[in-house]
Amino acid sequence: MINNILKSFVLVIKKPIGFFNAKPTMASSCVSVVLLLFTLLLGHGLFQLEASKNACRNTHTAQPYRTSYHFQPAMNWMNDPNAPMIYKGIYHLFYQYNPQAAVWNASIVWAHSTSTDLINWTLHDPAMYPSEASDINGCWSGSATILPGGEPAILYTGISSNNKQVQNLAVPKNSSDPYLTEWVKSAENPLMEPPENIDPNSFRDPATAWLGPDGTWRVVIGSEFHDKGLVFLYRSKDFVHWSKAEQPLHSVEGTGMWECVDFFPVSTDSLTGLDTSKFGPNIKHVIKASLFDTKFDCYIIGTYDVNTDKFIPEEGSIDKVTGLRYDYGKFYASKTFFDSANNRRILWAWVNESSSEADDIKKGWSGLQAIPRSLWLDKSGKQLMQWPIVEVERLHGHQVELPSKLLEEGSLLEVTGITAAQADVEISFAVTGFEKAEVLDSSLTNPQLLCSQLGSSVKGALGPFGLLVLASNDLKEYTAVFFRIFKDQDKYAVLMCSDQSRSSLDTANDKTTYGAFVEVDPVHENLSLRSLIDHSIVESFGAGGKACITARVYPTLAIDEETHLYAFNYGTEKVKITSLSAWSMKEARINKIIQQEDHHILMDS
Ligand code: DQQ
Repeated sequence: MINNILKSFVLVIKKPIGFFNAKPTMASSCVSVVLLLFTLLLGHGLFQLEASKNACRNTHTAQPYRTSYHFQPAMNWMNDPNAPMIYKGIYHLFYQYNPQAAVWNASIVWAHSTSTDLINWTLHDPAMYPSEASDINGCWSGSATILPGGEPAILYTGISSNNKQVQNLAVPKNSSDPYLTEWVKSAENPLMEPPENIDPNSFRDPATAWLGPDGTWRVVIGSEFHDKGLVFLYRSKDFVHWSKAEQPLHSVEGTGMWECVDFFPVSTDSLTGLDTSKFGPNIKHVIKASLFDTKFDCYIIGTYDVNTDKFIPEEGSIDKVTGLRYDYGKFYASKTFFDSANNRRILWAWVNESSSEADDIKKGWSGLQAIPRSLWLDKSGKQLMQWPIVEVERLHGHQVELPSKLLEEGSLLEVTGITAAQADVEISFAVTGFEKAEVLDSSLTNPQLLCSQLGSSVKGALGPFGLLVLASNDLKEYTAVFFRIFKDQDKYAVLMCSDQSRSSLDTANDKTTYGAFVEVDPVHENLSLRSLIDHSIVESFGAGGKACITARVYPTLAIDEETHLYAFNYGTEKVKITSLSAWSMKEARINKIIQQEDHHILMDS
């Protein structure tokens, strides 16, 4: 297959200019120091960033918000994850990157890092940058498909010389190189142009393609028509020549542009992930759309018939307010891939800043990737579950465990003995006193609004109880991640909130409170909460991954060793902590590379 496709390639992607030499925007930052060192050593064919990054953490006052185990470039702007895949045992992450500044720029490039464990990452030169008429104004998002011979192919959106969004193909120049450092763009590009009547600025982000039993490839591309969000379906016999199906695979009125669409199968009877080209019994399919208007990653579960190419959605709808979301905080432009080495489906997403653009320019960088999550269908079949990949536990350092403990009304319990600014914490609560639960106001069913109105300080009966993370000693600053339980007709509604309103004394940041209902029965199950805390990001997982909320915060007092962690209960009813484990997290090696004279890249994990 790959040979046939390769026949049509003549354009070799050239080395980019200025990727590492881009002018730092904040001369005094430790990031700038790192880059200077990097540039100097690069001239000698050998560079090793580890020492300088450690120095960066120690002299954190200039950069208190850089993370220690989340994926981020050394500097500048990053947004969507692109084409995540595993190839010859190496994980690849490409990402939208602006080599020039800490702000987005349309002529964005595909930066590239690889890993053996999805935690420690080695930086490579960008894989693609604008170079041809079909992408001269930008190499935008796209996905990888593993072809039948095992080689990958990338479909991505190019912004063409006439400023249209078109779909292009690239394949590795040398598929025996597990690091896939060089990519060749197809001479046939563009392979797909905006359909008639579609705004040429609203046709982008091809997903991973799938191969039907009829030997035909299918792929979906996000679009919009008069505020109706939709996914176009295209078919191809050879991965090069594509034709649009008459009907979109799915569309929903009033949802606006669908970016970074994803389409994949999930198993109804096991937690293992499935290859994107898997069909048959005990399989449902998921369509995910990143809603441009709200910046929500919404999904719908349904059944897909590969013979008729019909997707029939089940309960609910992709929707700006009520749609199911991967994450109810900051988590956008996500993409999944099938990790064939471990039979799991892994989810990546961009987590942007909550600071102002001016602050991003000052600090010299913007954007993180969430910790990769395993994703599977809940046993109810009605929603997806997510959990940080198990490899993140390799970063666990010192652990503290608290014995079971009753939290009386108004109590605050400090968890000491770990690095609270860089931690993983799991807590579980048993709740009683359900007869005291407040009744859910039927006019107030938007969980985010409910969380913002009540925050963490309004006392309820069952809750708020949970964690205060990235908290200062005097509690002038904290981010509260917690539950409240309400009586809702003949059952109980569990609300999970992440309240950033007190996260920083700096008033310039976006401190929106986030919320979600968690589909769990608190009468018969303990309520668990896990938070991954990493200086300026808090990723929280309620009830084993039924509801996830990611927040960005910028404390001014709760920095590094001045940071505290508490469990709390401000409800009138007692709750019992049934288990609490917390770990200091070690620093991951992210985007540091060791390069030898022969320019052979060594993995430094
Ligand atoms: N980001 C890319 C687009 C995509 C958007 C451009 C989503 O391809 O639609 O950087 O964040």
